Amino acid sequence: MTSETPVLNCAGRPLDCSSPQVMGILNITPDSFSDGGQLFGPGGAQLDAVLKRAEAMVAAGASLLDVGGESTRPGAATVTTAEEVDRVLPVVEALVARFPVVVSVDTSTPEVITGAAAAGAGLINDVRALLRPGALEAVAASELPVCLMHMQGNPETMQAEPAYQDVVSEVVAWLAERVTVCEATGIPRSRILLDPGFGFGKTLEHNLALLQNLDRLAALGLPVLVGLSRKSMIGKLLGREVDRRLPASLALAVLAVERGARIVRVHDVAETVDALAMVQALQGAG
Ligand code: 7PM
Repeated sequence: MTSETPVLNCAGRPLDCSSPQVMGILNITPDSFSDGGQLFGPGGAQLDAVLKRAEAMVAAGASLLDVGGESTRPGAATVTTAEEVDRVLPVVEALVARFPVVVSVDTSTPEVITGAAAAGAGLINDVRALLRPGALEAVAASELPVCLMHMQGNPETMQAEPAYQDVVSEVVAWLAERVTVCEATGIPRSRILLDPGFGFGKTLEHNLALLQNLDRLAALGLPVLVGLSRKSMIGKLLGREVDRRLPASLALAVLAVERGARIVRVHDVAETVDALAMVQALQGAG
């Protein structure tokens, strides 16, 4: 399914969604489940470590880097707005200055959205789909593209008892409604990406149905972004810990792109770039 706007303008940096793009995850939270902790020392954020990881991701072919300072992990400590601003904005500024890629900011906080835009960020990635008061207006004023992600419930409670009549139809309809709200607030469709939110208020069966039918989300005509890397659905299917989920993550990335995903958000950029090159090679073959 082709998206209406194949090239997004991310603060002057073009993002071509006509072929699959890889977004590298740069966690700067002290408690994120798979690689946090390593980036934080006793003195706080270790900018050098973040920049080294970013450099490797860019060299491996990432066209976006996603920076997040508020963990969405269930039960994670709540971060104050001031803490999130202090954590995220210096990293955004440093990344924008050093690397010619789109710097994405994983945030739901209006002050962070506005600050990130001023610091040169090219995309807002909001797991709450701009539901926080002031977030819609902050994105509208920023003129940045935004990724709207579906979540049932909130990070504290979402995995308690996820329930749907028809998960695929409900997620697609919910995101379509958020697009309508965005358009009414001055965010045109040409600036919107959509994400079904794997693992966010979904059972294993819900996640599998969403992936199998991802083409129905792509049919809305907007670029689809997916986050499947190292997620617990792999743990549930294979019984593997997070550091043993790479082969399955690569398979899921390929399956998602085959079903219309245009951006894959991953921890392992080099491996994912290679896997997606195989999809691209086949798409050009008779
Ligand atoms: C704990 C639980 C730590 C969950 C990290 C996570 C997505 C995202 C995340 C996604 C978009 C993770 C998640 N997931 N943004 N942010 N889509 N757009 O596994 O699936 O990385 S955080």
